[in-house]
Amino acid sequence: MQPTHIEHIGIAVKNLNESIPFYESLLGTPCYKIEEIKDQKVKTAFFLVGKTKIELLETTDPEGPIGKFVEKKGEGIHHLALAVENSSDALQLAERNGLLLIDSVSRKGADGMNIGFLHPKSTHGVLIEFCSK
Ligand code: CMX
Repeated sequence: MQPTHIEHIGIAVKNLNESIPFYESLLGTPCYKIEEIKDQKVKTAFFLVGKTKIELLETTDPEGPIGKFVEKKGEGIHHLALAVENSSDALQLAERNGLLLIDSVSRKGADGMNIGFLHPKSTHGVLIEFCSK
């Protein structure tokens, strides 16, 4: 289950309205979508850079994953998302290879993707997400 490319890089921010103009200017491209993902307690904003997206994440709840991350570590890179053919299959293969999963099957995530996470404890400290269409 080899990833085809880096689907997106997730960046935790305190405030989307303040961060979007900065990234639009840095990347030279407009934010193409703002979307709230209620079960993840986040609002997201997307930019396309080549084939890879940048996803800004603002928490909607201090107890959500982004709320806790920003409280503990401040703004910054939160996760790396790899594009795979089938994210549930990729999760199962990762588990068979001894990795610790956050999600055992994929679920609906932002930008219409099926997503699932590996735990950073088993991936050298990086939160890894599998994404498939
Ligand atoms: N990258 C690397 N390590 C991380 C991390 C991250 N993004 N977030 C937390 N950790 C580490 C912490 O530093 C901590 O390590 P230590 O025990 O060494 O201190 C450990 O993981 C536990 O962290 P915590 O603050 O106690 O947080 P939780 O255990 O409650 O949750 C995690 C951590 C990763 C399991 C949780 O954030 C999660 O389930 N994430 C997946 C879902 C998610 O991130 N959703 C938001 C994005 C949604 C989207 O992309 O649309």
